Amino acid sequence: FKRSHDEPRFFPEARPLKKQYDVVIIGGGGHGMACAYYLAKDHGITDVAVLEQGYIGGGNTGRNTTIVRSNYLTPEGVKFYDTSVKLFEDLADDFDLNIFYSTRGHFTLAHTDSALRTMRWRAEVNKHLGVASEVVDLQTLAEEVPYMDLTCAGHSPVLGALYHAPGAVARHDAVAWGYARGAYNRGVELHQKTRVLNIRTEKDEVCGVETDRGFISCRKVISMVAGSTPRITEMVGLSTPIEIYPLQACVTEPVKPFMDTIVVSGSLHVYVSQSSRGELVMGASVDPSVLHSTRSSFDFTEGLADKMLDLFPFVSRLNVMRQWAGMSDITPDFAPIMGTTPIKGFYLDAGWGTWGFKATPVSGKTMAWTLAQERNHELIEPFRLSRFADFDLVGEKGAASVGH
Ligand code: PYC
Repeated sequence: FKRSHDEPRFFPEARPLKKQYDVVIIGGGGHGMACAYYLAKDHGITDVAVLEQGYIGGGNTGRNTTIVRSNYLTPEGVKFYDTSVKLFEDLADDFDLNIFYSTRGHFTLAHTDSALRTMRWRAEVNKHLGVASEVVDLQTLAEEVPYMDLTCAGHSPVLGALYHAPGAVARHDAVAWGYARGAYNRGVELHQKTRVLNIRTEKDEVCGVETDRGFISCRKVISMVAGSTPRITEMVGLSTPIEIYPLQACVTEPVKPFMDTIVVSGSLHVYVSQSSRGELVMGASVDPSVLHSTRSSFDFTEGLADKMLDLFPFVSRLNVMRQWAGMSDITPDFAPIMGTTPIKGFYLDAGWGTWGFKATPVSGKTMAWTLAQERNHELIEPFRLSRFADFDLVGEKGAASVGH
């Protein structure tokens, strides 16, 4: 096949798979691409193959609701995600690509006194670390989100909210594509439709990866596969406390811009923002049972519509255009699992639950550093796998956008 025009392709054609690389990255989503990019850009490591079983950004990267924020509950979480927000803010310039990064402000609604208490707690931790978050009252909410029914149709009235000014949305595909192009232009190889079948180890040390396109010899492998994590960790006999739950989302037909903030209700299990295309992008909590599947259900749309209509009655006239699901790899403390593992040369970037997109730049940057230095970057040391054995958890459940 020959293209009939001469303009450069966004990603030049795939090359044959070599028999050996310094580093193999499993997973061509945002995290994998970001890691490849920073390995090349920050550390000069370019003998890298990114292996993706589907297509670039076709997993959870293309399935999330694109929210970026750093209003976490633990100091470890806040520092980590704040670094990510700062990296996000410069990405379009770094890539020379519009990632539609749009700082909107992010409201997390409180419908109970206990939720309001958690908002105050988060606001204080955030402010202490220089992150803009504050608790706002009903009058401010009425002024800032005038189209929201603060009585919540009388079911669960809003009492106040945590306001996080840096909260943003971005075009998720563009983030993955920008990282991928930047990595590719620096010499990294991207291999789509390449499935990892096994990871070979000798005496608890990585020696290669078996794929459906042949064996690759390598000394360093990093798994950045989100919802497929257990399939990969099993290959090296590594046990993690991760459980997989589907997370569903949907968009309405596009309407004129009216919603210039992000609104989240952890109690109602709903979050919504308006995309640059005018669609309302909405999601709920994870599905109720463990399931390795990306099937989407009517139950989800029905439940979500019920809650959305309490807050925004006028959306009853909008049609849902698309719905889909991703697979969330959830940890017991709602913080990720990152860094070195007991298997020499095997690195893990997992446990992203429902908050992986916002970590894309910082996870790529810190995992690249960790691979290059062969020890955990200080920002990810709290997220090491051994914390579960050491009873040193990073309890982040109170900052997850919706209940689980
Ligand atoms: O953590 O901001 C979040 C989020 C939004 C949707 C799902 N998780």
